[in-house]
Parts: sequence; structure tokens; C-alpha cells
Amino acid sequence: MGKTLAYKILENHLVEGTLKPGEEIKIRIDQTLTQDSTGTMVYLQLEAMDVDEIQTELSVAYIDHNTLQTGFENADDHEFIKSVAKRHGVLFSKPGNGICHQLHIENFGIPGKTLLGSDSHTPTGGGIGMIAIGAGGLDVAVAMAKGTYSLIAPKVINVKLTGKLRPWVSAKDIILYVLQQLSVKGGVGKIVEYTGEGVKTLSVTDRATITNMGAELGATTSIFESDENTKAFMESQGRGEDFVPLAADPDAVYDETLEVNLSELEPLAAKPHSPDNVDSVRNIGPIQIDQVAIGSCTNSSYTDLMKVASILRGNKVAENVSLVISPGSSRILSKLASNGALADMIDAGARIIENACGPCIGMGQSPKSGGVSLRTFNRNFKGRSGTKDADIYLVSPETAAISAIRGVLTTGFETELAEIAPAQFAFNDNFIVYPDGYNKENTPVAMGPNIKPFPLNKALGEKLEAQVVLHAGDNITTDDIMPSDSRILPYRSNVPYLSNYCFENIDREFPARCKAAGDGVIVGGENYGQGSSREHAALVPLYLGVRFVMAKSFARIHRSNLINSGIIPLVFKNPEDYDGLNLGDQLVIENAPAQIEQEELVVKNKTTGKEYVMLPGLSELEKTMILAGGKINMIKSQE
Ligand code: MIC
Ligand code: SF4
Repeated sequence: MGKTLAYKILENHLVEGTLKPGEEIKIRIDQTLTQDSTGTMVYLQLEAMDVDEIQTELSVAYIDHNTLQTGFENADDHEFIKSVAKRHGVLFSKPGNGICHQLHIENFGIPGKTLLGSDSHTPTGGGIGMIAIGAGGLDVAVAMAKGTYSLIAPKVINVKLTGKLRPWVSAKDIILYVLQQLSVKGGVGKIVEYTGEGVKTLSVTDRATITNMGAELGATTSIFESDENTKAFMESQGRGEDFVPLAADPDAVYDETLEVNLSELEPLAAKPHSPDNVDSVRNIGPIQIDQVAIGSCTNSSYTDLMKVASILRGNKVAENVSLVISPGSSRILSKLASNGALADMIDAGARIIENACGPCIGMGQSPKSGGVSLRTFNRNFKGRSGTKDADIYLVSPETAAISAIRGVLTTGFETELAEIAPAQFAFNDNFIVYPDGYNKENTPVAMGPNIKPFPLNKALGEKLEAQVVLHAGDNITTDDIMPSDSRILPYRSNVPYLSNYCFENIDREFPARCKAAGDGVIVGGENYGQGSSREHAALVPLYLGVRFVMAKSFARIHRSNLINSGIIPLVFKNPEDYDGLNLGDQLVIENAPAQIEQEELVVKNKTTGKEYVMLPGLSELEKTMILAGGKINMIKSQE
């Protein structure tokens, strides 16, 4: 029986376990990446583990999220990360170099290697043939310390691409189509592997757009083969020697298949407020727009921005539109500057902003009240832009650029679209700080006053008694749990401060209610904790006393973050029980340590007298973590 590419790479990296869907496996991690907004926690945790040298082949600390520096906090975080990186042999990418995922495929990604990143869009690396997985910060810290990562072996879905995209239809439309078909929870517990003759028509950066937004499917990761296009991309980045050809066996067997005929696709948009709320631009119609934002780790590659420049050249941005463009990396920005494309953008009336995450995470460029913003980004959750009542549509760079000129959502089908010639990039590592010559002895940790210790749980007691502090709906995102925008993001290393904003957009009383309750329970619907990998969405509830979460289902990374923090994720055996729970109900789990060992666990409602059968679904390792009160406590107890 032929093997999938994903399983070939996993098999090469298998350290423990049986490689079968649903089984817990431990794999070797070759590379890690962190970014600054999750990175401060990662490096605090790495320091707490008292590691001398990291065990990966390569680890990189990028600074790309908090680059506004509205106060000392961000700059202090950058210094802290730089100091810990130097102490442990981690490369440091200075602010201004660009967005971690774009930079990683340009500079370091190698087909067939494994990459673990403290950012949910780490699967961007699948565009270059890596098994690239997003995880909570602590998992990445442990991967650096021990060189391994444990996960449940996923199923593999095959997305088979046939045909060829028409001009004005691009990689973004492919992944929006897949999201429309599979939904934001369609990829949970799965790897998405793209095959078929259509793959050959896509460049590495097109593929990276698709694997990047595989995160929005909830997938463990997504992957493309490594072929001639991969070779061409790596050569264009001056790294031809790192190329390795890789593909699935021709008779590979997949758990599921979805066929997509690229020739039939048309420009699509994800409507407010979910990336899977997809419709065609034609059906949505020429709605009036206020802002267009082009960039983010999804769509800020050289080719994407050259397409944008060619559409803007000689045209004028509509008077009702503010167009902002943030290139993906310093290398791209430099190329656009030297070949004149930057001038085409500026002359058309575009605002060029720093090559960083920027508006994608609400760091500036919030739309006006009730505004409509078209973005080439990957998430359009309510409020994420920094404007609560704004409507965000996710579109391709082509759709964004032509719409910016015309002032309404539209496509450019009736006009010519120039082919973009590939470019050769000069090697430039002027933004990289290498750790050579630095170590724990000669480099102190640079601790700013805003950097506070992370909260630790306690070992699981016999009886867990807690009050329902929130009754939430389906698809609660980690942005809902722990919002992030320019007001709050500077405090990612200060959990006590962040706790004042927990669930801010859903229920302002949440922090106060938790404090009054002492110990709390969150009740959620389907796909609880989708979206960002931020472990703050577990650490802050932990700080506020949340002991367990009862939901209809959980998103992968958040579920792991809860367990890493010693918070028990429990799935309703009977989903209708969800309706019978109310705010303020007093719940109890008796014989908790014995019960979490079982397949089913009983939660008693002392307020109503009802009982709920819950499914802990914990692996052996996860049980140990819950018993110890989280991953750090478990590691300490094993020393
Ligand atoms: C995001 O896109 O939501 C982020 C900001 O990159 C997060 C990480 C974070 O919250 O710091 C992610 O995707 O993991
Ligand atoms: Fe940055 Fe946005 Fe990508 Fe997250 S999704 S890494 S905030 S660009």
C-alpha cells in the first residue's frame, strides 16, 4: 500500500508510538520558530526548564507581531527574547525583517524536515514540503529543550487539484473554496495533502498561501510535494543546495478525498465573521468598501505584491478607500523598491506600512466604525481588526487591488493581468543575530518590568468543585477568549494584566465573576478554542481559576494548551446536556484522579441535581499532565 507524503515524513521522524490515525506518537522536531507575542512565554518556559543547549537543528525567534512600540513594553520583550535566544543557541530575527512564516520559507525551510512553531500559521511551511505544525508556546519550548513533540497521529485528507486557474483567480480562492467545502472544523485531527496535476501550476508561495490557511480548517497541518517549482523557489532564494525532491507514492491511500477543478474556480471572499463563510465575489455583489489591506503571512509574497503593483500601476485608489500594503519580508520590500513596483503602489495612493503582522492582529489600521474592509489576510473574526462593528472580507491580492481602485468589491475579469516574472533574491542576513559566541554564562536574561512570571497549576486534587463562569456558543475563538489588539498585545508577558480583558468582547463581567467564584468552569459549544495558538487563552483562564472546560468539541491547539496548563477539557457525551447548564451552577467532579483515567467521567450539578457524562479522551501522557497540574509540573516531577 502506497504511502502519503505526510506519513513518509512522520515515519522518518518517529521516536515513539505506532504511526496510525488516533494513536499518540512522539516525533523528532528538526526546526522551531517562535514569534514575539507568544515568544515571551516560550522563552520564560525555556528558562524555567533550565536548559543549556537546544536540541533542534535550527530554532529561530522572530519579531513580527508587536512592532508598534507604543511604550517600553514591546521593546523590552524584544530585548528579553534576544537575550534568551543568545543564551540557548537560537537565531534572532530583528523587527523589520518581516513576518515569521514568509521569512521561514525564504530562509530556512527544508523539504522533508519537521517544524514546530508557536503560531497557528506555522503550516505555511507545508508549501515547501515540510511537516510544519502550530503549537502552544510550552510545546515549542519543550521541543527546543528535548527535540521532540507528542501528538495524536492525524488522518490524511487528499485534496486533488486538476486544471489550471484563470487569470484573476489565485491560490487564495483555492483555499477559500476548500474552507467553504470543509468548514472551520473540517480539518480537526487531519493533515491536508494536496496532489494532482494542478499542483504543478502553483508556485511555492501559492502553495504556502494554501497551507497557511489550512490553519483555518483546524487541520494539524497541510502539505504539498517538493518538486521542480520548489527547486526553482529555493534557488531564487540562493538556497538551491537545500532542495530535496519528495512526493507521495503514486498509489498512496488517503482517508478522504476532495477534488477541486482549478479551471472552474472563480474569485471568492470569506464574508464576516468567519473564514468559512465563503461566497463568490459575483454573488456578494459590488458592495461599497472603506479599506483594503494587503499583506499578512497569507498573501504578502513577492509575486502577490508584484501582481498588486501591476494592477495599481497608472491607476488611482478610489476616494472612499484607504489602501494599506505590508510586504511579507525585508527581501521582498527591498526588491519592490529596486524594481520600481513600490513607486507604482505609492503613486496610486497606497499607504506602505511596516513588513510585519500589523493590521492582521489589530496592530493599527483599524477600520472606521461600521466600516467594510477587504483584507488578503486569513482571519476575519469579529473585533479582530480592532473595530468591533467593522465587516471584514477575506479576498485574494488581485481582488483586493482591483477593488481598491474601483471602490467596491469586484473582480478584474474583463482586464488583462500581466504574468509576473520570477525574481532572484540576493542573500541578506543583516536582520539576523546569530547566537555564536554567546551562552548562559556571558549573556544575562534581559528582564523588563512588564515581564511577569507565568501562572502554574497545582496537582489534581480528589474533588474538583467549581462554578459555571461562562456559557459560550459554537466556534469560540482564542481571539474571543484572549483578545489581542494594539491596546492589549503589548502585555503578552503580563498574564495578571491580560486577565482584565479575558472574554472582553463576549462578556465583560467574566474576570470579575471568576474572581468571585474562586474556581470556575467554562461551558462551550462545538470547536471551542479555534484559531490562534496563543496559550494565553489557557494561561489567563488558569490565572482566573478555571479548572475545567466542558464543550461539544475542542480545537486541537487550544485543547493541548488547556492540558499543558492542567485545565481538563471535557467533551459532552450527550451534546444536549450543554443546554441544561446555567451560569452560576455549582459543579463537582468526585474522585477526579481516578475518573480522568476512565473513558467516561461524571460531573454532578449541585445546583440542579443533574449529572453529565463527559468524555475526557486523554492520552496516557495527557493524563500524567493533568494529574501533575500541567506540563511544567510534570517535567519538574520527572527530574
Ligand atoms: C494570529 O494570527 O492569531 C496570531 C496572532 O499570529 C496567533 C499567535 C498569537 O496570538 O500570538 C496565532 O495564529 O497563533
Ligand atoms: Fe501575523 Fe496575521 Fe500571520 Fe498571525 S495570521 S502570524 S498575526 S500575519
